[in-house]
Amino acid sequence: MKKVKSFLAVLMALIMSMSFASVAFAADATETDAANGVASGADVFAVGDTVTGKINSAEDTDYFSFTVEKSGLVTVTVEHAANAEAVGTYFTVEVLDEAEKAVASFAVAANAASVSSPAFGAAAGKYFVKVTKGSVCDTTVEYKISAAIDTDVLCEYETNDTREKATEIELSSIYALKKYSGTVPAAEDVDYYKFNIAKPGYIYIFVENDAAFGGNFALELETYSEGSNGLTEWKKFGKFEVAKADTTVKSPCIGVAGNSEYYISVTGTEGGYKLYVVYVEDATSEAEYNDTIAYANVLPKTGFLYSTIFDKNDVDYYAIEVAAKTKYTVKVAAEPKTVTTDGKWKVSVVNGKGESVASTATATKDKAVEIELTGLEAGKYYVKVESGDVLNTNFYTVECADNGADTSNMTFKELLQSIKWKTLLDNFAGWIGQVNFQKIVKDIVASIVALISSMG
Ligand SMILES: [Ca+2]
Ligand SMILES: [Ca+2]
Ligand SMILES: [Ca+2]
Ligand SMILES: [Ca+2]
Repeated sequence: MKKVKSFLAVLMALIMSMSFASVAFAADATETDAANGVASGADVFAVGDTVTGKINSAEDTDYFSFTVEKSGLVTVTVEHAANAEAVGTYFTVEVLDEAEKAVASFAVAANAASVSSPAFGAAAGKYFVKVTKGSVCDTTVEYKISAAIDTDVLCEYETNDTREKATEIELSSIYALKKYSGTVPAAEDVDYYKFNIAKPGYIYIFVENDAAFGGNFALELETYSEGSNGLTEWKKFGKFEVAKADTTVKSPCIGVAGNSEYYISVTGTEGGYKLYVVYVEDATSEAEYNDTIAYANVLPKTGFLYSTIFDKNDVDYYAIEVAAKTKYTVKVAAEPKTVTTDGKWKVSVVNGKGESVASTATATKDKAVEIELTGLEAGKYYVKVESGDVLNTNFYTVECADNGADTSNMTFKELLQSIKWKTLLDNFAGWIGQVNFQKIVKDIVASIVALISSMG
């Protein structure tokens, strides 16, 4: 019995010393410089621990690796003894995923004691930290690397460089913002996001530039759109940019179709950002993509649509159904609540071949456009709105009102038939007693005689 007990005690002591040793090793590791010049020889460290290294020559490259157990937002930090007098950077740091694709990158200034990467989304798996010299090579300066993870935030997940691998995002309401963190490393990166729209409405896209690692970003909008030509195609329909100096950029409003999928791609220079999409359900918005006749939105018979010219390349087509011998008025106006600066909206009405069927006009901030449609054969026509020489990305409204019988191409018989005799006679009866009835009858008879003799 005593023997067993003492054996267990020894075993316990051994286990204790081993676990202490492994903790001490992980928490205070030092690189194995001879082997860690390639990813396969990377020195391993755990999230929450640190590893120490040194750039031993201008050609030295040091690889380290850590494992993310559960996806989250990762920050890699490099610390060193800051040299207040020094200028330039001591270290260039890249974080790579298992396929050795860069997911974040940053440089460590010589006079900064601690520099962190922009936070980047990391799916579970292995990651590498690659350190090379900065603009200055000081072989005496040690650096210490650590990684931290926050598993309770929304972020992109690499690789999301194609539409097929887009990071799916939840829509925000103005009361609950769902902000997704993304990064663009120095190496080429495209970040695709996708979201579903169940019911028609409009969205705004917001981008917050990282306060420490702001970049220049370009965003492009894309959707899988169904046209009247029987084709369902990928369509790009808008672009906007975020400059390094910007803190938050809000896109112009975008009308979106129900039961559809939209995509945003982000490219740019090295930096971090947060992206969110605010959605509002609304049945009176245009629905992009509507840039060609085949993808025209249908204009409602009454009321109007709210729309925007998103950028100078945006074109908005609206289909209208013209009935035989009926007049219409197409109206396009800057929405006075949102349009307070200059802007021009070029408006035309075209047939199915894109040929103009009425005079083209330009609406401005202060002057709406009204185009009368008369003498058209029955069929489908299209109102086309595009930017004039001054782009304004605020709202315009577009409508097409039925203005009753079109008499421009009618025969005399058709003209007589089109008159609403009952209304005319009722009004006429009301006038009797107030006016010189005999004179009116005489004038009417004279007019009819003149009209008939003019017809030969
Ligand atoms: Ca990215
Ligand atoms: Ca990406
Ligand atoms: Ca538009
Ligand atoms: Ca459009």
